[in-house]
Amino acid sequence: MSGPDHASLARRAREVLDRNRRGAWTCPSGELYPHLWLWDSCFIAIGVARYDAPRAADELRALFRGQWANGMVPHMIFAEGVHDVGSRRLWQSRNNPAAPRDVETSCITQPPLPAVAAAHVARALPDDERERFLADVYPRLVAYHRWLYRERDLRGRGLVTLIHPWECGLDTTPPWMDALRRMPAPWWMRLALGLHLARVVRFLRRDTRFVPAAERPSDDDGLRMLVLARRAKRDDFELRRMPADRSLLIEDLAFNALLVVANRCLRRIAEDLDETIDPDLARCFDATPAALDELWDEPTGQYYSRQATTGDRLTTSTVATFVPLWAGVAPSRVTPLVALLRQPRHYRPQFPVPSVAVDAPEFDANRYWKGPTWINMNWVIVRGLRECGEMAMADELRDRTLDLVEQTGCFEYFSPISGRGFGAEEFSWTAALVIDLLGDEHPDDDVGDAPRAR
Ligand code: 2M8
Repeated sequence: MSGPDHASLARRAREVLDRNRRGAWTCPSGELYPHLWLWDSCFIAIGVARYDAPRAADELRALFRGQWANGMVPHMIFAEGVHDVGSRRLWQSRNNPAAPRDVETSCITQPPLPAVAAAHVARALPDDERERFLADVYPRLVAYHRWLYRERDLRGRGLVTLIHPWECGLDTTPPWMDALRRMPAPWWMRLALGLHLARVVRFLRRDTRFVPAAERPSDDDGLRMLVLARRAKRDDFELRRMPADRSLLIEDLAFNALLVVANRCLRRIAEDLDETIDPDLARCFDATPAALDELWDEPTGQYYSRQATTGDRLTTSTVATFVPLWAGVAPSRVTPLVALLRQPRHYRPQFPVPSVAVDAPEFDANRYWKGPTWINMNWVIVRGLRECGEMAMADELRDRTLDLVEQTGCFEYFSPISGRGFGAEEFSWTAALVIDLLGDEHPDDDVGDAPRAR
């Protein structure tokens, strides 16, 4: 790998990002995802920072156009002039006084990567611009992290609760879908599911117009997620108002592990600006790593998300189990996880890393978050392996990831068995993270997302 071929890979990846560019920001895919998505824009900024730091800074500024007055950063900002009535009607953000007036947004969030992306972008900017950029985004980042703890960690436990699978980013991941299936459903939904009428939802869906239904969320999962969002809307998407019996409230593993990394980045940004994180927020930051450890399950040697109300662990293994490696965890956690990553029948098939272990009953090689390999997860795991000193394994995964995209293209996701590409063909975060991995030859570069030397 890392040969001359990769020069052409970098060029193709930049072309994808150029085609998906919409002025100041970049959509995940022109046809399938024409709007702005939170964590997509963060990954995009990280990759673009490698060759055009001012554009990457604009990407994050564009993301913050959607920030609500209460600090929430929404998972989507709708693009002007794109016909997507179904999705906009679901949210109707302007009915909420905290939502911005000049853009329409969703009313939920997504993995909290803005501080991580800001750290990457800042590293790439020239000195004078860096300070201006950080001074711009710092108050917004603080407001977002404050919102996460104030509105989503109601009992002050150190873990943020998510109210919808779309917030976790791994939308149809089995633990969330199993929990969703177990929820009491309204009579009409039970009827629709029983009579297999959920297919009707397909007429409202954008994705199946562009991609075969077999590669996308099933109609039943789609209907359940839609109904859950409509229920949350009755409570204005406010966790403190949501009744436990008709809500799905989960302390999500990947989200909270990424929050640890993001808090670390925000602390570093504050230091660079000579700012102080206020003691209340700093206490929240300090609580999260220990709380994350409560998600560890000793008998299986893995991490899992858990139900916020009952404390029950959602014990289906997914790729999320590896995200805490990046958060920095004890060696007793690292050893079993690294072993798991090495086993062909679990997480090391021909084209790693599958989003669900290949030997799990839920595994489906071609369907969305139920098994395929996603480049953003590989990127996170590469960083995690470096974080815990597994340099050779990190390099190997980085190389395999680059080879996969080199051979197949910048697809949205890939079969871990055949390497075939699925979903959107020109997917922005695949392109951006490939560029970052190609530039990642100096892993000791101090972005601020790794803890200071211990
Ligand atoms: C997918 O999610 C959206 C809903 O937010 C969708 O299915 O339409 C997920 O893969 C999510 O993680 C991603 O941010 C989004 C855009 O790429 O697509």
